[in-house]
Amino acid sequence: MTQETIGTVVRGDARVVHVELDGSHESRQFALRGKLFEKLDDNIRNPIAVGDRVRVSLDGDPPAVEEVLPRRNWLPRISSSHDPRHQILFANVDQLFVVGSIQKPRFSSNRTDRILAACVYHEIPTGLILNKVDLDKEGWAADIRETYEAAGTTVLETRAIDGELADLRERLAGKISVLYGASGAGKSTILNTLEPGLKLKTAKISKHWDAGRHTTTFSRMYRLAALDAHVIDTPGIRVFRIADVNKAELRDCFPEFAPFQARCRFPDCSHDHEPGCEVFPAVERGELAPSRYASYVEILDELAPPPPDDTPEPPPEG
Ligand SMILES: Nc1nc2c(ncn2[C@@H]2O[C@H](COP(=O)(O)OP(=O)(O)O)[C@@H](O)[C@H]2O)c(=O)[nH]1
Ligand SMILES: [Mg+2]
Ligand SMILES: [Zn+2]
Repeated sequence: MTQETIGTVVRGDARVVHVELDGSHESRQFALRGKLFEKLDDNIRNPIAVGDRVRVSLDGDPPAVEEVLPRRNWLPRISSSHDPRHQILFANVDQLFVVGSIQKPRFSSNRTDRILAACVYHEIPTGLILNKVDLDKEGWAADIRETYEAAGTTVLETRAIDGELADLRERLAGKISVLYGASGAGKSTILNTLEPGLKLKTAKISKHWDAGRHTTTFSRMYRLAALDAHVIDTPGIRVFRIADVNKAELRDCFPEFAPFQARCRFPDCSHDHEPGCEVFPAVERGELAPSRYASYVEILDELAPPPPDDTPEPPPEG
């Protein structure tokens, strides 16, 4: 009889995953059975993601993951401009926080809007951690807060370097959360503040934030014992290309558009300069943030059209 048990993937490399077994806080390494790759959709690059619940055999040679249990949610992205397959960044989470610094590196609305839109589509609740508010000489935090609160996202202003994390602890307690943000935004500093025992490396301030500094490409889950929480730290992804969403679905991933788009002349208006559009004029009047609209049209341009409508014609009357 093989001995099997269930656990959670806390770290994945190419062919080996680290799994925290249920009922223990110890993580062990497991190989991936070939069958996990055989069953994989051609469109998906990785059979297993951090956060996955898996069934493992302990006494195999080597011990291995036998099965990935059904996911309650997950977040895919297009792997890269050279590889259209989906990379699943994480699975089975309660919420995602975008970590954006005000300066060093400067806050990117485009980066933020891409991940938020994907989370809306995948029904993952979000928050925005606006870090390094000590560097906010221009007073940008208030505007950013207004923009993202209008988009339905909670905003926390933090100075992780001084241990000031607003009410992040309460929000993380008892949950599985993701920290997502540019390299250098302060994710590791935040985790070290929450759990000093982690002793994660933090980067020195560098002029080359956006020059493609090499960062690890794997996500990793940490346990915050004091909060009974788990947090997934994601690598600094430079461009998050949205997977799964088509052109017609994107508009609903920008929740603050809803009251305006309800009045567009065409019910399927894409807000890309159609006559009778109510969204674009709202941007011009300053009622919607121009940065959000700019992100929307940029992403729209990258997405596939919706599948052709194949609903059968209604039968002729009479
Ligand atoms: N001024 C300032 N610097 C910070 C703050 N939080 C983190 N840093 C610094 O930003 C740099 C990058 O932080 P790190 O945690 O490594 O970012 P990560 O790449 O997102 O994990 C480090 O030098 C930190 O000391 C903050 O609140 N204010
Ligand atoms: Mg880091
Ligand atoms: Zn419109």
